[in-house]
Amino acid sequence: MSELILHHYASSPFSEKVRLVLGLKGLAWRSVDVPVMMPKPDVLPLTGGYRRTPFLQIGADVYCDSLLMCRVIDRLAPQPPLYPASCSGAAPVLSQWADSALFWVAVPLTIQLGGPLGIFPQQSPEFLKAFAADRAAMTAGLRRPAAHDARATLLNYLGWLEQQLGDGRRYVLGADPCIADVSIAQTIWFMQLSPKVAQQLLAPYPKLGSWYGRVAAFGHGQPSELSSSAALQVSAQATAHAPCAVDATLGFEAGAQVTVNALDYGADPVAGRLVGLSLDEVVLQRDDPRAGRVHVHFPRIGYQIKAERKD
Ligand SMILES: N[C@@H](CCC(=O)N[C@@H](CS)C(=O)NCC(=O)O)C(=O)O
Repeated sequence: MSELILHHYASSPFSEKVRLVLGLKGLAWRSVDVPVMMPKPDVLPLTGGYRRTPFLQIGADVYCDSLLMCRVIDRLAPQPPLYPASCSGAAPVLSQWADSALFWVAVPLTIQLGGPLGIFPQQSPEFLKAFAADRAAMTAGLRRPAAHDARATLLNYLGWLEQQLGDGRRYVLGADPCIADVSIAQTIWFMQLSPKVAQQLLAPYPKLGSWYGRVAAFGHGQPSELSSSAALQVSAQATAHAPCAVDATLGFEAGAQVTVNALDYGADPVAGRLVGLSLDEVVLQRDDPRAGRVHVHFPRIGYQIKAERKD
């Protein structure tokens, strides 16, 4: 198997989700540190315009979105399974709730209550201002709850989780860990970066706290650093891509020029030639002067495909 190259940054919750998966599987991986905001000059040649973090590179295949990345890692390293048969339907459903509803009430509230300096302690006021502007642009159009509404919702959610763990189970859906554990853990991890938030909002939920300790103990596997320019070279020098095919019953023809973009936020379109389409993923082929011929993969859930206009 070619090396797994994770493009991420330390304070990114969705990156933490994937780092925990790599830890659960005990994998060695290469770690590329990406900028926390635009511009991202060594990211866009690989992704074709997708700016969100993290993404996974294997040779000249680039996998966007943690939903797809986790499935790919699970396919390559099936043990222990992220989607165990014992909770196969519930696990992705709970994971999706955690990646969206739970994340979007807890993370902005944590930044508000803990203060951005709780998350980026070393940063200057200029950095914090630029960061706020970058995130406002990326999430324009998203309706955000006020702090008191977010807090009320979050306390309900944390109560549900505490209740779910009430029978003494080790993981949220039973005796074995699954994708829902790491999706929930990314948000709890982010909240506990701020001691004030941990004290105010997490402390009343002891079962959740013990569960989080078990998930955090997965660790991060064995990362070793790689520069972003070396990652670009890995892509440029790759000689093959992961096999993929277009299922013509799904509405698009193989070879069509299309764009793909996220439906929620950070929706910058990526343009390319359609080389893969299934119920799970959509794959675009793109040529870049620095990254070479790249196959950019997106999950089908949460992304929109559009035929490129020919005018
Ligand atoms: N659905 C995406 C969401 C990723 C996401 O929102 N990532 C945040 C960081 S945790 C992000 O992209 N922030 C802006 C950036 O890094 O430029 C996934 O599962 O990977």
